[in-house]
Amino acid sequence: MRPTKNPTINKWLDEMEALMTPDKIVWIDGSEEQLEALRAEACATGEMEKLNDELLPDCYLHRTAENDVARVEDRTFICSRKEEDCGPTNHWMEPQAAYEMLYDIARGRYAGRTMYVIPYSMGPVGSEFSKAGIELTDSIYVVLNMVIMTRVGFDVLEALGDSNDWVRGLHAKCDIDKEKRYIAHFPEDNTIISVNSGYGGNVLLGKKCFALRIASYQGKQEGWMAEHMLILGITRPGEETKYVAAAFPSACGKTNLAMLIPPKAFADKGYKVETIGDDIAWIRIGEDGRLYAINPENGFFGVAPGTNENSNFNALASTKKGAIFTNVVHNLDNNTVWWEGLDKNPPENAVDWLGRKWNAEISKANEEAESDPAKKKLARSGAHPNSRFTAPAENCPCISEKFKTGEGVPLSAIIFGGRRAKTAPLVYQSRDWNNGVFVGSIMASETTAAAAGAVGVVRRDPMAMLPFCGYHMGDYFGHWIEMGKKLGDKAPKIFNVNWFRTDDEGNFIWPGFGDNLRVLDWIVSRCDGTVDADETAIGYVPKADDIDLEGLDFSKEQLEGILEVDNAMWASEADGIEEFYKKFGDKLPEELTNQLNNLKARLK
Ligand code: GTP
Ligand code: SPV
Ligand code: MN
Repeated sequence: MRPTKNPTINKWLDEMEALMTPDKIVWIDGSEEQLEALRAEACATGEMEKLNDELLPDCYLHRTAENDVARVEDRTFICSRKEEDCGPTNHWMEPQAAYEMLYDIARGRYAGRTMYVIPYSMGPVGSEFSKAGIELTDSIYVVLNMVIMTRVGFDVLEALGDSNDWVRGLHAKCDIDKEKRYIAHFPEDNTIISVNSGYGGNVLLGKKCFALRIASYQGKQEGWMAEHMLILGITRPGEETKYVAAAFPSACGKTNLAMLIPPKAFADKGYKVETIGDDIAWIRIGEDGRLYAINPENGFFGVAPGTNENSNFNALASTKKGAIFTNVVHNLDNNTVWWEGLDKNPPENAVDWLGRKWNAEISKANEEAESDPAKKKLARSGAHPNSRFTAPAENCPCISEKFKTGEGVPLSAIIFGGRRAKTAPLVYQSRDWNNGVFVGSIMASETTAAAAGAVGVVRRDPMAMLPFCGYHMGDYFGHWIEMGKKLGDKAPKIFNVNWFRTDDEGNFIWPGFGDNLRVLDWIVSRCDGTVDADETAIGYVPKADDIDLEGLDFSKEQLEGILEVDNAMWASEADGIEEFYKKFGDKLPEELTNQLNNLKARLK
């Protein structure tokens, strides 16, 4: 018996059951009893390992296949009916051909297995921002992650009623065959099919697949926005809380900024930061004409390496109960986990992310290998650079009340940013909304381990949405311009930040992490109109005296260095932008062409 009478759900399930031929069907109701049984089963089969219940209660370890550790952008498809709706930055497949090919790969692959049916909501059930999905999977790991990352349960079905406004998601592990791995989206059918992977971003279909690729398309149709953004609240002493959203590419600091701990000098004055979201924002225009954002997720799927008590205390605290760790080091001495950058005490007796014996000696060699080639032979990292934790948002010490209610927070500022060793200053403000859309559209960043492929290569990643926009990026830019027209003078101010400027030895100059609040503080002052700025060719840059460096060992000269805008460098940047813009042909909004021309004129 199915727990819903919704005819659109039942029709799809009839088709999927016939296609996948499962031995058994289990509906996930989200009850603790059911989840406990699934955890036990996953431990019995070796899919997961239960960690030390005193140190890490209800926490589990999982290792993916070696070839399956990150998103696969070259195997990710947007199957719009017309190729031109997919656009030049996505891979396209004709939908009918795609369904046939994918169904051929998936056919019968649940035979001898259980089909788990996961009804879930992105956003709190009942919030006007929220949307429902159903994911089918043959992986308990996926079920348990979805339970942390989304709201799972039958109340989702009740809230949906007979509506057809829900996203179909079919996931099958198949053989984890790299050559037959596909992450395919059918925006016009509200459908996602993912085969031959078990890695988070490819298989937790509520996350990037639905909440960004499908939802960005829905947002364009329905007049809202789905963005790759964190959302945080800042409360300055004696003032009301201001909210900002920030888009940085994968592994460029969203989780860290969202949960930052104010530096002592700021904490002493009474500054507070709270987290609404760390990866995805759904944004709508509210009744008062301002932009309001919610976090559609219910947990964090965060980068483990580099997370420690100092860099991100709140993220680490979030992983202390009910978390799942993927591809980190298993410390066999106390049955806990470890990763590079957690602390200076790598375990003596451990297993690395590939399941091989690993220890502190290997870890030491790994650290020294760069300066001492003799160490190369022994050296290997224990955790994969894209190893992750899945943690319930409610564990986070600084989670906002507003996260829980899903009522949406009004945005004062939108921030773009990426990893740029040179070129981009620490922070600058755009001239107005359209100029801000231009700033977002020209974002560039060094690639990271979050996606398969080369690391450290600068690529254009507009609004951090290059891998996540479910339709033509030129139309997406147009949607941003349109939203600005509707917002008028109620539009948030738009900024760009870069925490990653390096010196001649390649070291980061700006201390980053908690100290980024010093930059957010300037941003909020600009929104309030209480601080001046210097006008440059690219926008407004702080006067060095206006960034509060109290308690920080960082000179005004160093600050001036990273606030500098080098016009010669920007002239060559402008050439790169022109080249990039050509991709979009006549879908590029003329507002952006004008913005580029104006920039060039100012640089002359
Ligand atoms: P996704 O989950 O992939 O979307 O990543 P994210 O944008 O949430 O990135 P995250 O906050 O997990 O940070 C990724 C890496 O950047 C980690 O190794 C951090 O230690 C590092 N990082 C974050 N903030 C800063 C910063 O301000 N300065 C420097 N130098 N590194 C940072
Ligand atoms: C990202 O890559 O931007 C992530 C991790 O947040 S994943 O869910 O794999 O996309
Ligand atoms: Mn992300």
